[in-house]
Amino acid sequence: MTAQIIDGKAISAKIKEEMKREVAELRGTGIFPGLAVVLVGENPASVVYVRNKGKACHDVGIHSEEHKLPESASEEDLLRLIDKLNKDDKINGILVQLPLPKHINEKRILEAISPDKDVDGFHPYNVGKLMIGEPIFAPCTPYGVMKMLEYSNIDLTGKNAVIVGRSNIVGKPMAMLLLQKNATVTICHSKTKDLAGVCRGADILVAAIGKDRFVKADMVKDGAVVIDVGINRLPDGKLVGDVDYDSVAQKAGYITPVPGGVGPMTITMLLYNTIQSAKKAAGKGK
Ligand code: L34
Repeated sequence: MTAQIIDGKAISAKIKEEMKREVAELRGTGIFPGLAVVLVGENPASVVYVRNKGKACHDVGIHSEEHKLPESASEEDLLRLIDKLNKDDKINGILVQLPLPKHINEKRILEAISPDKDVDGFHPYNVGKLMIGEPIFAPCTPYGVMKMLEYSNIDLTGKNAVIVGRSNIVGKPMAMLLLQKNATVTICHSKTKDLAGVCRGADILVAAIGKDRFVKADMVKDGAVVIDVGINRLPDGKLVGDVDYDSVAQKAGYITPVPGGVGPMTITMLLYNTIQSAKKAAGKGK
């Protein structure tokens, strides 16, 4: 079987067109969604992602601000900025790009963001709400994966979903969202016994490990849906995912490419959350 490609770029473009219309309507009623993205230091990958976020906001008509702090900025500097953004009525969403420099306590920073502006869904309040099935904001990467499955008409009810990776930003929230759609969910990690065997039982396989081309064809069931959350840059500059695309695409039923898969969807759901936040702040949201 040759897998059908789930084109994240195309699905993103479609959702962004819808959002563009909605933002134009909102602006007509005096509601101007606004996002602040905070970048500490100059991690080259982060610089690219933050730039892509600003550009996407611009395309859709969302006000966006980039706040750049030097690598040497202190935790207090960053907390002061967050406090200012929490109080700023023009800002509906605050995103502090991760990873942060080692001398800054990430947990303390994420907890300082007002849960009402936490469009990443990383604040413990939103993490807890997600757990009980009532998220204000679902984390953008797993939320984007759910939208890709939805747009591809993939039914999850009763399916075996296997997630490789247990991070707070992808693996764990991904499990909650899949569970909510009635999948039977397994989370695997580096200590999992017979990882390949568990993966072979997956109808839906989500790779979020952070190791280039880790998932090989012999770990994939014929016809499975394979979602690649990884994004790894090889020494020659080429971007590859956590899935060995060329071999797995021969076996899977559906597959997401890297680039052009989950990455663009992450950004699209960030804009989506920002618009929801603006509507809520204006008393129009859910
Ligand atoms: N706070 N930090 C916070 N929120 C997030 O949601 C993120 N993430 C991850 C890293 N740190 C974060 C992102 O934004 C990963 N991530 C992200 C965003 C965009 C893209 C990839 C990862 C993206 O645009 N990917 C393109 C290729 C970009 C390139 O050329 O390098 C793609 O097509 O996959």
